[in-house]
Amino acid sequence: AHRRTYGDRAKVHKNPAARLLLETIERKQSNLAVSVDVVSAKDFLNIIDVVGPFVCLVKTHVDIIEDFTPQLITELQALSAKHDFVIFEDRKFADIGNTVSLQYSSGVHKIASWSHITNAHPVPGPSIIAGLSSVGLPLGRGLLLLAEMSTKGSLATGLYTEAAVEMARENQDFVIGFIAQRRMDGVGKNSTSEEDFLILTPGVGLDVKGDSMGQQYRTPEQVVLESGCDVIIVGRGIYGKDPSLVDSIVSQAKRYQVAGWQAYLERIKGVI
Ligand code: UP6
Repeated sequence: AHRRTYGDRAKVHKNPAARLLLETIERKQSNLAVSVDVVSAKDFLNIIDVVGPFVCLVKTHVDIIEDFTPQLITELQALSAKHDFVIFEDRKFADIGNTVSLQYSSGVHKIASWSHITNAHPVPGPSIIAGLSSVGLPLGRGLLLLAEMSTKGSLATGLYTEAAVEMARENQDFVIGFIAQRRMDGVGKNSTSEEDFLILTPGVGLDVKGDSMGQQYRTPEQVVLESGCDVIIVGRGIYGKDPSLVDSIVSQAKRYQVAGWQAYLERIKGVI
């Protein structure tokens, strides 16, 4: 799938959340997702309103927001409509099917009711997909499996990654792709040419190689052109340490949007 355009892939994808993301990428000419990892509702909404025009997707960690209220979700949805972006709660579910179905549908956050896409660690095996799918599939949601991680020393490699991909292949109505560092075509034994998994990739930065806690960054060119990933996820590279510096957030968002799109155009041209 890595030489096909986002628009062509959108036309044939069977999952509504995957279609929405592919169509949004094509419409906005942006394969940039911003990860809004701040703890105040005000900063959260301000950053999203500022980066909204430049991104296809906003990735959230709602459990870090200190003054979370259901109203925040209403405002997030209003910004999603205003700026035309998809919502991805980066919940990283990792428990038994029954527990994750409750964590996904209930509690304070009620993730399934507002997040188009969420993700899960494959570590419990296929039952985690069954649990999440029982809630999300009827709502038209999509799931990403964490097949790899960006961190130094990650255990999600080799046979673990392969097993994650095979689990996804068995559940293509709900599993729309992976959090990974590279395209997964051909990984595992049961790869087919019909499958189309979206690859969303965190650990992207243009100015630094990592942080002090094991994060590792690669450039949009390495991620999209050389490794065939579909969406770059950028957090601190865009809003840095000060979420109130609007001009700098705008210029960083534009810079990553252009870099990601340029790398994609090169990729579909078939240079590499
Ligand atoms: N994330 C990673 N690496 C992974 C999976 N998820 O960094 O393998 C998430 C983090 C954070 C974001 O939870 O929200 O992506 C990266 O943020 P950063 O760009 O500020 O490092």
